[in-house]
Amino acid sequence: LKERDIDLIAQQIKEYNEELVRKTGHTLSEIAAHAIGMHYTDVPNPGPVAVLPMTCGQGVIGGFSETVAGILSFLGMSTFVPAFPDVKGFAETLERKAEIVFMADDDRFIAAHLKTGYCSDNSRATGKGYAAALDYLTGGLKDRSVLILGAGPVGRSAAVSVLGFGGKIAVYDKDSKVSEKLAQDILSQSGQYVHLEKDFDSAIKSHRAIVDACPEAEFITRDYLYSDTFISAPGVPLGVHSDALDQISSRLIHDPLQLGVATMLYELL
Ligand code: 2YJ
Repeated sequence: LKERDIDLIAQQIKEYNEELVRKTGHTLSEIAAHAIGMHYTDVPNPGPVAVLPMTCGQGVIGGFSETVAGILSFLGMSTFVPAFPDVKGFAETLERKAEIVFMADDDRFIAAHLKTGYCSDNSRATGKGYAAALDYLTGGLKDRSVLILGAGPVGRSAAVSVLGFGGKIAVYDKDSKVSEKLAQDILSQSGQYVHLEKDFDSAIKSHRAIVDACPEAEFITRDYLYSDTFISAPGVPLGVHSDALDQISSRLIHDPLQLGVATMLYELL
């Protein structure tokens, strides 16, 4: 990792943090703390945090560990990337007395607390983080109907969180079986009713608060958006069409990594 890269990452995170404050009135730390139902000033400061590169599957992604480490440093953590990946890097993680280790392969991105044994999953944390961001962005989700687009792990977690903020849930997924399963699970776990949307057009037109947890690009076009539509979009690539960005940008939250990583960290503290 070159100093120039660290500078660039840190600088982008600072700007992103300022963007979050402009839009939601809250910092990245405050949103992550809100996601786990804490006040950020109550969050304890742990020992060193390691971000361990993993070579399995598609292999190490250039800059991935360094970017995650950059986000964690911005959040005030003392952070390091071991010199080697995999088992050798894990040995270094333990030798340097890391308290928390972040690591990802092609299927899972987790953070583990090495003392408590607690494990945080990126999809779950991302859903929570974006629900918290939407709560701040809209001025409060209480009694609002929130449309969840995509009933995968991120959408699912966002749905549970939105209910926790007092909102109501409507869900749309291309695969209606997946959204039905989500509705059944939430009903049996919390007794809360989830509205199943069968038609994308009418679903999006009847909502002003949306979580886009789909991995699909540019399907939310200008004509679906109102001057009071708010979108929290963990989905990569972004579902909002590029033509609609100027119209929605001040009411849109979207990033590739920051909110999810911040919420993962806060879940473990
Ligand atoms: O250590 C590395 O550089 C790589 N093994 C990182 C791999 C990062 N993995 C991903 O980006 C996967 N798409 C993670 C899926 C997590 C689901 N939320």
